Amino acid sequence: MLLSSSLKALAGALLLGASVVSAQETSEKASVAGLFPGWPKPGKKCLFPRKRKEWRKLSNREKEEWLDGFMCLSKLPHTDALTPVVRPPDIAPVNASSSFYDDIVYMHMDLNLKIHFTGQFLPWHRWYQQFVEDQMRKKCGFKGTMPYWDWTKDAHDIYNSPIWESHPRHGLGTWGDPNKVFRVTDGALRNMKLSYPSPIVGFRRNFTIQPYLNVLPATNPNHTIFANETYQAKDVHRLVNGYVGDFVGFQYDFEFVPGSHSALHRTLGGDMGGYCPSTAYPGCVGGPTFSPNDVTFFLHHGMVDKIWADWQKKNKKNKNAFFGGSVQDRAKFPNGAPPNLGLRSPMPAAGMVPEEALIEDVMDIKGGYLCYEYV
Ligand SMILES: [Cu+2]
Repeated sequence: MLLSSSLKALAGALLLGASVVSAQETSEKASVAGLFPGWPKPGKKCLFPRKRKEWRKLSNREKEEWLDGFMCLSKLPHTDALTPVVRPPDIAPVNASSSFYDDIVYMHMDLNLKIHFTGQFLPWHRWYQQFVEDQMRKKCGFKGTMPYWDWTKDAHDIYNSPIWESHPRHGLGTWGDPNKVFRVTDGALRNMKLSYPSPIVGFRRNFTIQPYLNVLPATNPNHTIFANETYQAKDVHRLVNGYVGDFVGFQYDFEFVPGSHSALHRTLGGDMGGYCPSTAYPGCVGGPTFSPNDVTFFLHHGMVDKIWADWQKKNKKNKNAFFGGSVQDRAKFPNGAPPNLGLRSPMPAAGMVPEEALIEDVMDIKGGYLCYEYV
């Protein structure tokens, strides 16, 4: 049984308190000025949305430019603006000789408990993708936008997906070398220096199709499931067409373990799966922290974001549906325990922006501070 009935009942109960406001009200309230320089300001129309394409629809040149953007960020120095706010005791401390890209990874590490299994999950990851694109544009002359990976096309055989290209300039890289802690030694990012959980050259990727054997309790029959059972076309269909007005149910279906979001992370193993390399510091704890080390993170979250945007578009009751708590309590609250978040709640950024964006600023991908569409 994938969804426990008590959690389902709880999700239903939480829905009764769901906050739904009109689009007009939302755009009037959008308020954080100058957050994304050069981006449409509140009140301005998004006339020319950037087109976010599926990875395979990108030209080799476009793939190369996007991968170059990450390489560029990884060569820029660490910024003192990074100010950890959660400071979980089980992550590595900030490494002063790390890179700007490591800072971006560190935000996700530090904020882990605030942005997963809380109401922040979908809006924060939408914001994070835009933030990274903006950094690539501002600091690295990137002219494109974020692509996404439609994993339903490969769900039957992720290992042999054509997206794993070894090409030194436009390749995402293939699978990691088991003799080198599963570091990916081909593709455009084979020499990318990373600092977390400990300094290493090259991110890690390790095909893991039964990732829950040691994660879910052995007493749970789900622990033998094949990860690709939950990110098929049928799953996306259920998500996009179901849960009318039910943000909590929608998020829970997406984020619960072993649902599609986590199952895809775990299938890629290594950094995306949140596994510590054997070379990390003693006591390294994995989990959804340093997963952006593998930039496939942004392709995956592009797909997650697209599915949310498609759901929002599907029914006017979905458009501005939002409800969630701010504190992780996975046993009792599928998307966070009180104090509850609202559309006016800020999204934490660990000091990396002058002013934090609000959840309402990212509710519409063609409004407020966002201006893109999935094609
Ligand atoms: Cu995340």
